[in-house]
Amino acid sequence: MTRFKIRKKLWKVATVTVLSLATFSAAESAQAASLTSTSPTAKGVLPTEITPVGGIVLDLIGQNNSRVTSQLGSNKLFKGRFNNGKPADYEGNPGTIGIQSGFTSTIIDALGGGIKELAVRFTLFDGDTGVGNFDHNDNTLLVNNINFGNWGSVITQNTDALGNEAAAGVSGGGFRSNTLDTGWFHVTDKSNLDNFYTSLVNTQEVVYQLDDVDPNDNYYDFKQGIKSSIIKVTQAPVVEPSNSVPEPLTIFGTLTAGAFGVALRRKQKQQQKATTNT
Ligand SMILES: [Ca+2]
Ligand SMILES: [Ca+2]
Ligand SMILES: [Ca+2]
Ligand SMILES: [Ca+2]
Repeated sequence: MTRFKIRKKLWKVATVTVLSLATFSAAESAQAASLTSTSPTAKGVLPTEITPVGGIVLDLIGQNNSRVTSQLGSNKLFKGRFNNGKPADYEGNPGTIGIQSGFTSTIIDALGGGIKELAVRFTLFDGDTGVGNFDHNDNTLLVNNINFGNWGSVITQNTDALGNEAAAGVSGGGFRSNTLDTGWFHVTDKSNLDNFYTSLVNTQEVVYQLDDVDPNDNYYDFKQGIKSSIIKVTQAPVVEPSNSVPEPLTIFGTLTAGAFGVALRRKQKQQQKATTNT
């Protein structure tokens, strides 16, 4: 076999292997990437500490591309109508859904002086903001008193109590009547992000509120439908290490490609030796 033929053959094997690894990797990530556990921010898939559904998840991407995530447990959130519910001091319009504390100056400093992009995830049974529901386009999310968007525009996923996809599938917008839905508010508007960052610096907390055009008609229970084993899961704001470790498959792919390179060089050397000997 000529040197050229050997090289060609080895490259063919290497290419096929790398391609099949890439395909396998893509299939794997598509399977794991459900709407609830993948944030719409550039950082995507949530840290494993965060439950697939439940509570309020905040995903912040700093100006320096660092990531800060937090989860406020379902058991800490409002239940009832906003003129008659618990905790009573959360009542009103806007009504308070929950308050995330723990944004220390160390955490805020990790964002590099500002926020580039953020997302907030809610899970709610019977939100009544789906298309045709009585509060469709009537409810607004306020975070630290800043408008983060319309509940009726959020694309949501129906799941079971642990976050497995369920029969009602994905909504065309809104948290539907008699349905356990989870969805993301995605904020990219610069002035909203700047105002939110300033509020975070000033208050060190995040106040999630709901403003209703026609208040007190909607009953909310942010615990309903969530499995008891995950209802209390709370995570204070944490900074994700910026030098994140590559995925095992990427390492494997690199090693495999490296091994082929070594094999190719060895084969070439042997070939050279053989040529010299004869
Ligand atoms: Ca209404
Ligand atoms: Ca309803
Ligand atoms: Ca209403
Ligand atoms: Ca309701």
